[in-house]
Amino acid sequence: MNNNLSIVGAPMDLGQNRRGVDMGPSAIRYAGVVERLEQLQYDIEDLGDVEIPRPDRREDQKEHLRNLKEVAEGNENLAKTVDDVIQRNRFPLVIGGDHSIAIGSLAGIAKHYENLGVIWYDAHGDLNTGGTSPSGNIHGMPLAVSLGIGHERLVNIEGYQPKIKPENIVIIGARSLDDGEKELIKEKGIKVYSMHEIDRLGMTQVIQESVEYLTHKTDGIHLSLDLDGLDPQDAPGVGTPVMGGMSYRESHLAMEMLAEADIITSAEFVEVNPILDEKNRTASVAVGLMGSLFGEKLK
Ligand code: 6HN
Ligand code: MN
Ligand code: MN
Ligand code: MN
Repeated sequence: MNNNLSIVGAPMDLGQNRRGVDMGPSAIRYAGVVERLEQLQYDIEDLGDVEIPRPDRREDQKEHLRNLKEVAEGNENLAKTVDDVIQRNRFPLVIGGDHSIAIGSLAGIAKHYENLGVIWYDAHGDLNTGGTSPSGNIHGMPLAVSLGIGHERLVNIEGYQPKIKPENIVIIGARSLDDGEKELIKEKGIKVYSMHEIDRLGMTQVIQESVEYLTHKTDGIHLSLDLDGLDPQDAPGVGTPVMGGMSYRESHLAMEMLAEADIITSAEFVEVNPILDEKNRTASVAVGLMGSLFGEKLK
């Protein structure tokens, strides 16, 4: 693992319509992310928050792509920052913010790899487009956008597309997929471990298989961890909770196994919403998972 970590905050809440997730980066910092990772002997720099534009008027009514312009601009800023972090040979750790920020993270990261792998730890597939989305919320679209599927303003960020290939993706924890997302998964042959497979195989085998599936064909792997992948009992502070998720312990096991495999080259932790949380618990869970991902158990 790269010993030099750069934390980048992305206080984005325009990819969905519940207020408060823009305070996620503050909540995660308050939960002690820097101190936690410094204990593990990393050289940490906290770059603060990238600029997210404020819309003149929030598009609260249903739209196909709510706040498109501002989400695109914020993600352009994030992409540039992340790109710069990698150019300086540092590991980008992005903290959100709603999941639409994966558009910018991946835009800044993927240009440094021929075959970037992605582990998408989430209750959702985030594979909608303006056409298939039931909500119009862009946080339900970043994985599709990164595949080059979606609004041209989003898919072309940083001037290239697609960012990733369908065969380099593993989705873990899915339990709420929209019809259009299911079709895309089938059409593109995307590997998905739903809660059904996690229950049947156990997290150990799911991670072992995911690592095997990705390592031989990728030259870097990005972890995109949506806190709603966890069960809402363990991570209540999220905007789109779905019952029946991965437990706190399964999630720690997953992070520890990824640390052992030493394959993750960039990461983001998203959807922490302190307004919906109980005493900053979800931010603390996020920081704990980062501890495991960065090798707490190994050191
Ligand atoms: N997330 N599939 C739903 C939608 O509106 O497209 C929910 C998306 C949730 C997105 O949690 O990052
Ligand atoms: Mn706000
Ligand atoms: Mn998500
Ligand atoms: Mn989700």
